[in-house]
Amino acid sequence: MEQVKLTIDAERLQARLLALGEVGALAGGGVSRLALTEADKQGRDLVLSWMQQLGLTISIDAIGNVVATLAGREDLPTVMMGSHIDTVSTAGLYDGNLGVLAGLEVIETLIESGIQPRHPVAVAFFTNEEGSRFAPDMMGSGVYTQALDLATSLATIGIDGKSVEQELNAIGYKGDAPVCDVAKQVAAYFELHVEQGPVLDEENIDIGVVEGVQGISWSEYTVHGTSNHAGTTPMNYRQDAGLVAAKVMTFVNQLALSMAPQQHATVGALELQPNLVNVIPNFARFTVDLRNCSEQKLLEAEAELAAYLEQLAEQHGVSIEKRVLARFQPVDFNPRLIDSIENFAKDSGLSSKRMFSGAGHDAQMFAPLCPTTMIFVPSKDGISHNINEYTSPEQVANGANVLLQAVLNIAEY
Ligand code: HGY
Ligand code: MN
Ligand code: MN
Ligand code: MN
Repeated sequence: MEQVKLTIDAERLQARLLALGEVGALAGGGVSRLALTEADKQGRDLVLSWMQQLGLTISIDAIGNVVATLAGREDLPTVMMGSHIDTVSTAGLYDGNLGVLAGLEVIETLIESGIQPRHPVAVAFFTNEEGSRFAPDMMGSGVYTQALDLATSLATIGIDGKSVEQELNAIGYKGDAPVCDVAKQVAAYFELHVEQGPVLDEENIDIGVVEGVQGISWSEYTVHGTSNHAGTTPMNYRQDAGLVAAKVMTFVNQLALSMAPQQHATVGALELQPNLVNVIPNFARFTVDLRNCSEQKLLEAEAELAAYLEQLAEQHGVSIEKRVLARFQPVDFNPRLIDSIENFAKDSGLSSKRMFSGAGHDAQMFAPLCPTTMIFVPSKDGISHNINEYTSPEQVANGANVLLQAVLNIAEY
């Protein structure tokens, strides 16, 4: 795989990661830049200024996806790098941000080296990848790849009662770039990301060669029971919405353990009303996040949960409403690109391991449409969606250098 041996400027990349991490910085450490908040706007403005300083052509679409492009020597489909800069509310410096800033660094290195590739090369950040404020996750990349409907996404109401469109206008990022026909206009899509799990760190491996992303099923359940006196109501006379929620929490945990190690299940959000010590809850709202790299198994898990909820409704005399928040099938990445990541890691003397992604990523929206793959670098102790998320500057540089080689390999093809 001989090609010109360029290396990125590791200090510059590290400085940008730290600078972006100042935006939405939390008092006790960590970052919170929930999608379309003022903090997200400030993060966007900062990254956009870096893109503009490089003289890249900027396009902003109707849901606020930002794509910055370095023109190629020829008018060919674009080689794209991307990820997200919105974060969960207990974030670190790297989830999403690394992929965007490493992509910017790759382009800056090409410009500095006087290399104008045959294909245009772009770096993008997509709106609302996390989905914590507005479900589903990967909303921006879903609209960009037309997997999600624009109007429905813009009308989505978030956990704080605001709509995507309202908040997009409020931060001034509702653009008018034409819809991209990804299958025609994108030659390949690469995403560098922290693993967010323990495998690379535990096994002391430099590069994760990602073969695909598991399927995701997010649902919200609302249980209506009857509030009643905690002291006078006999146990068998209760329509206890809180008890139903608690039983589902343990059920999905047991279900995942029974389908281990592939199945994951999480009840991440839970609200009880009236939420008082001496009142039987008449209302419970909670979310269930199910994941599996097998679509068949994910469907099985969803069916088992649905049957159990029916049984609970009957048993406890409650009504249970379900709202689907997100549903993405597992995807496999492009074998040729996967091999190239493995080869470039080896050429750079880096150890690597093939693996599936536990977390959802923008890349899974591109995989059905164009050659797509991801590169992982280790997360210390496997921690992410946590203010202590950490990847060393050297590991960051390793990932960015493999990204540079892999992108150049396609962009010069
Ligand atoms: O939920 C996820 O996997 C991603 O971080 N949005
Ligand atoms: Mn991410
Ligand atoms: Mn995330
Ligand atoms: Mn992601």
